[in-house]
Amino acid sequence: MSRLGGGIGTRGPGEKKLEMDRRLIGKRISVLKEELSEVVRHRELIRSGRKKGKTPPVAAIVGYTNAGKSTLLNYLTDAGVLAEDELFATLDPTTRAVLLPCGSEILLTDTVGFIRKLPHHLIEAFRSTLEEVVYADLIIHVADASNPRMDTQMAVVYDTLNDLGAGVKPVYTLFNKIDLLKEREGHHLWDSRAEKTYCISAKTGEGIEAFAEGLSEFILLGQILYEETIPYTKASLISRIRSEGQLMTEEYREDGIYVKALVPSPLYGKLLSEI
Ligand SMILES: Nc1nc2c(ncn2[C@@H]2O[C@H](COP(=O)(O)OP(=O)(O)OP(=O)(O)O)[C@@H](O)[C@H]2O)c(=O)[nH]1
Ligand SMILES: [Mg+2]
Repeated sequence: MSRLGGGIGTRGPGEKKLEMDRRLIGKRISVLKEELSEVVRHRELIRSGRKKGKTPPVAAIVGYTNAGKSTLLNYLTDAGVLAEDELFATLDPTTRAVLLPCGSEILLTDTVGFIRKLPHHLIEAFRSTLEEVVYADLIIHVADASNPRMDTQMAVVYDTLNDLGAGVKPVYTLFNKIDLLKEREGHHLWDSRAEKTYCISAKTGEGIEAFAEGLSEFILLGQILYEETIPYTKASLISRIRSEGQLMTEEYREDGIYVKALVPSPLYGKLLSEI
């Protein structure tokens, strides 16, 4: 791998492979850093849109790597997100709007796959990518039902969600790749930590319709997590939250009343526009 060099200023017989590799890796890192900052910018855009009450609820698609998250998003939206049989095909979360059977829209965000032992130097980069789940109203947990280690993988996903501080969010679990299971094999599949459980195939589309109905229900019945400090002048909103939603936390602070509640989407929209 050594290249010929000559003349003044070149390094002896040539550049060693190691040095070339170093340069290439350095370049790759700076490209990835740029992509990451693009992701952060995009996310801030969505968040500021939400503050103004302009964007629909957001569901983050999470799951162990290779579970079929990107395939699912593709199926639902033809988003053209990479669906590849390799680890970390998705480093860049992609958000798409999906029109549900009820006529409402939901934003679906693809995320990078979770794995058991994240290499130390990657943790920071992954963390900022995964922060998307912290801002989601609903977590869609895709599990690979054809994988013999599915239970362990699901536990890793829940541990990661807890680490990210997203452990309290409502979860819909999708047991994916049921096209690979023998008949009846899927019947025992159940996730007690999830609000709802569906068996699907992101490849054939089996079960997707029922899942889409479930999403509609989520929007209509309302389970949107609302977390905000409400100024004392708008304190009357608290009683509305209490009567129409589920008030989980209520703290009287200097700058207002901090609340954490699950609310139906019409009320959610009203809260966004008023606060
Ligand atoms: N048979 C079958 N294969 C599937 C299904 N869903 C996804 N796959 C395959 O599983 C592999 C991984 O799918 P992806 O959608 O890339 O998985 P991912 O969860 O996005 O993976 P990462 O982004 O790497 O975390 C691909 O080869 C898909 O074609 C399914 O329902 N049935
Ligand atoms: Mg993916």
